Amino acid sequence: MRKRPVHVAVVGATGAVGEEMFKILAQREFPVGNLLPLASARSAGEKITWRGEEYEVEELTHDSFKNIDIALFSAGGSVSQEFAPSAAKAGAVVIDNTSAFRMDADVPLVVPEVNAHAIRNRPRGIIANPNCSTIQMLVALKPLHDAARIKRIVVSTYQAVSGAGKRAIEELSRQTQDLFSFRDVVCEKFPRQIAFNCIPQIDVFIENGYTKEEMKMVNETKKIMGDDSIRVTATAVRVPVFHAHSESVNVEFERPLSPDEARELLRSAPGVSVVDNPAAKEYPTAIDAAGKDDTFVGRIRKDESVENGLNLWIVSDNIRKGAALNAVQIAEKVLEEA
Ligand code: NAP
Ligand code: 3JM
Repeated sequence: MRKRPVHVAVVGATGAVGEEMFKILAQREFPVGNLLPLASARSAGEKITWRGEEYEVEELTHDSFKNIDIALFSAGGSVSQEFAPSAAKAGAVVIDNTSAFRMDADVPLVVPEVNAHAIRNRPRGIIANPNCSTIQMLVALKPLHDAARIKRIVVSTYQAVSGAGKRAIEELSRQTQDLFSFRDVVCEKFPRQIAFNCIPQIDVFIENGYTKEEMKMVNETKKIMGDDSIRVTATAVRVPVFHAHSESVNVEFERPLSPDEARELLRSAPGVSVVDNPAAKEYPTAIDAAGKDDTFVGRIRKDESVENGLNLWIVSDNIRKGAALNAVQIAEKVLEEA
């Protein structure tokens, strides 16, 4: 595949993730041959400009994938369920950003910094991209797990509205303006007012009282780390931030790991930047991480309530490393092996 340009389809081309996908393909000089933007009938015919050339958005159909080498899907789980098998059947390697196939045993779930090796075994021609909150947490925790073995993770997330798509970004803007103009607030994308609020619900509730988003972090972590013994509990919260998710992560290890040792390991970890000098008010925030590729880690300190515990604050751009960048990095690994 590496010998010639790669023909790439982007499903969900007009969405928040799809648009970032185009930026990252250009920034990383991915060897794109033909580029095919796909979306629903609603935006078919729209034009997008990529690297100075105009491309027309086409309506996604089962026949969209002739001569496509790589199909990047980010148009929702039901779209992937219906159309990803057609793309794979036509010979494309599917890299799917939705939760549709993540937990299927015959679909690898990949964060390149953590388990790039898993990419090779893809009997269905589909590789799944994990949930944004899982990706950034594991980029930071993998080197610590290798050094001291994680027993248990307690995570609370502070997730940006961009994770819920373009209309969600608009909803935070509109509600903020409405409140300052003494107009009533209208909630469409979010279950409650998001402006000046925090909502402890992302995705839907399931029988155990957790949300699906929370259980994605629990289940995906075990699969990606290849270790079912890691215990994980999560609370996922939407906050009125446009870009980048923040996470408060409490980790308990088998063996002792000091904050200094953790900082040292993280300083040389791929995809990680340590920003941790509280005396100088240096710690990562969502504003700093927005538009960047790295996962930023700070506030590294001992959990004094258990034997081998650490607390960390982990921040990353959810649309870049959490979605489009991770998918393009997977595509790069696919090309490397070809
Ligand atoms: P978005 O801004 O709402 O965009 C949705 C995209 O999907 C648009 O391009 C839309 O096209 C397209 N689409 C919707 N229904 C379609 C259909 N029936 N056929 C073809 N295209 C269709 O959402 P987003 O933030 O980009 O997210 C898209 C999806 O990516 C999410 O639903 C989620 O599954 C996944 N995602 C994953 C992560 C992650 O953590 N890995 C993060 C964010 C999102 P139109 O313009 O035609 O409506
Ligand atoms: C992030 O409509 C849908 O199926 C998409 C819901 C969604 C997901 C998902 O479950 O695929 C929105 C935002 C995700 C995700 O990454 O899990």
